[in-house]
Amino acid sequence: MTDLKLFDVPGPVDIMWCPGCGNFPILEAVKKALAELDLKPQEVLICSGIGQAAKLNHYVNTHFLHGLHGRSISNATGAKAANPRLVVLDVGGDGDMYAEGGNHMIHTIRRNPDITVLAHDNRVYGLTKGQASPTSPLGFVSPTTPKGVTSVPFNPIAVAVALDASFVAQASAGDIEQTKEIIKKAVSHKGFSLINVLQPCVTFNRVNTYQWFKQHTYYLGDDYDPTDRMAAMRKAFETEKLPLGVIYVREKEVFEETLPAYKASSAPLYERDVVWDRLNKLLENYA
Ligand SMILES: Cc1ncc(C[n+]2csc(CCOP(=O)(O)OP(=O)(O)O)c2C)c(N)n1
Ligand code: SF4
Repeated sequence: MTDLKLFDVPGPVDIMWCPGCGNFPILEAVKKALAELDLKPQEVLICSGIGQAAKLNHYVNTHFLHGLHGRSISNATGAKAANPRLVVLDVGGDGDMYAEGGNHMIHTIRRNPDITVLAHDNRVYGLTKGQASPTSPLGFVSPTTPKGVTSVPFNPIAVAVALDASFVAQASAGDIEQTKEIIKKAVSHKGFSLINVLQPCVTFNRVNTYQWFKQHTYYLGDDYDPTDRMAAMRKAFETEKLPLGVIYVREKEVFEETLPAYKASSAPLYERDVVWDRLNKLLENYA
């Protein structure tokens, strides 16, 4: 039977988020999804960059790698390539993923490693006290935009579908159950998975509250076909009400399997014998 406590960090944990922050339900959804997938903590790695969302992996009982702001998706790609048996997740805010990490996001989608990215989209820079982020709405007043945001918001769903991402979904921190189910689907999907999680920042974003997201979202019905790319693109441009669910799915070859190292054997690199002659020759170049 699934032990739902398996991914709880043992002992007391001092969680650094404000009471009511949308990161709490996302954390709950991640832990439950991993447990319900019958994974073991040692089979999972969660990478992150910098930000409030990027602290999520401190609070899950798995391996974790906390790297540079905006670069976590590349660390996740490298870890998966070194050990394709690992289940690799990557967490971060909209700033981390779409601003500092925007270039990495674009090219990682093209590369298609088998990793799951959770972008906590609270439409603000939480950790650095409320500056506007790439997904802040037009007119959003913040310390960096005292007269309101004038840049058109970044549309992660449209960009991911345009790049033919393997799995694109949107979830809401206001619904732990659906977020958990989407995470399970994304982790089980072979290929790059992006989940844009709509998340309130109760301290610095007084516009996109739990109530606002509830009023401005709807669930995709059973009649929606996520393999239809043009339908997915139309969903990406809906702004009055944002769709929740799996928006686009596309099966394609994953990055790890294209690597010469895995053509003859699928054994992860750490399990292989070191060919000292060749390694020493290589190192001579750097002596
Ligand atoms: C290269 C670089 N630029 C800027 C910063 C400062 N910085 C740290 S966190 C952050 C924003 C975090 O916002 P977001 O990724 O949306 O996450 P949130 O805190 O809202 O969860 C910034 C600008 C940094 N650490 N490194
Ligand atoms: S500042 Fe915002 S994102 Fe950061 S912990 Fe508080 S509510 Fe959450």
